Amino acid sequence: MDVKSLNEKFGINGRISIEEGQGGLPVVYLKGNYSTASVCLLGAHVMSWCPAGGQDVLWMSDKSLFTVGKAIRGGIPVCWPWFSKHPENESFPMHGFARIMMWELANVSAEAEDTVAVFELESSEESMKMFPGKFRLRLTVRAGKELSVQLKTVNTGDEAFTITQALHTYYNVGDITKVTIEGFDGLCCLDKVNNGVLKVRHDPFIIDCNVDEVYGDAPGAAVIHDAALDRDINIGKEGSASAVVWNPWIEKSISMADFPDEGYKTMLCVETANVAEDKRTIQPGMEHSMTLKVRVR
Ligand code: TA6
Repeated sequence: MDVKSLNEKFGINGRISIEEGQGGLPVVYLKGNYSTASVCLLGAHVMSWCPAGGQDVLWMSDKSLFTVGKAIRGGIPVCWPWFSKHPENESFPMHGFARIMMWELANVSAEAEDTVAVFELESSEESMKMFPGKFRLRLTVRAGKELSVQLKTVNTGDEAFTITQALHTYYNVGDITKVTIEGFDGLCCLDKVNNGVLKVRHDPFIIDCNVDEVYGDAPGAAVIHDAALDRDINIGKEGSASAVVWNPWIEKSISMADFPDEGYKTMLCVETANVAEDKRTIQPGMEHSMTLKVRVR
């Protein structure tokens, strides 16, 4: 559906509009009294969430591609139905295919506090080449006093399937060297920078090098204390008992063409996940939802 038709069907004056964004991709803009948000139909990719009078909570690369089949860099990539490399076939896309496919805008609503958009992706001939399961994904974005992003997986087939997934959220920080992360003290993680060795994280959790840590048992909330912007980003969740923390630091930033060389200074990924031992098996006709809830204080 083209942008004009999308606006005719889903536009709500002053609250919801659809515009052509970079790469000619449709972007849904959500406006409300408490915040604004934008979501690209490529990957149902939340690109921004900005509390009224504040700074964007999500980081976006100004070198990102906007091309079907390629991931947008920044915001909230939807990593599904596998996280990281495909376990058997490394030729399949990193972090699955949901983030590099075009989703449908299925529904919108403008409530008193929240402005809501619902996006859907169904299994297809293309997806079945990489993942045998029949599915319907539904991403519900609620922009209000908080940002809520719910990723629901429905098994529409007659065979159970197992997924790993993540809302791979890039948070915008004022100065990474003045950030501390709360919520991981005493938790065990796989340290992917050091050949996946197991280690225990201890506070204070600061970022002063390339960090890529998978926490297979991290059911709790997290907080990013951003001293430079004088704000705390509270990261709540439901349906997720694992997490990933990533900052590429200097060398990896330089090595990524879609990532500014100094981008590591103002971003931090704290990812809401079902990864490692927290993988989820969904029976035929059943569903699983994972929800991210972000507030700024
Ligand atoms: O979540 C951390 C991670 O798995 C890192 O290893 C790094 O690969 C990052 O995701 C970004 O992956 P991408 O495919 O988006 O470049």
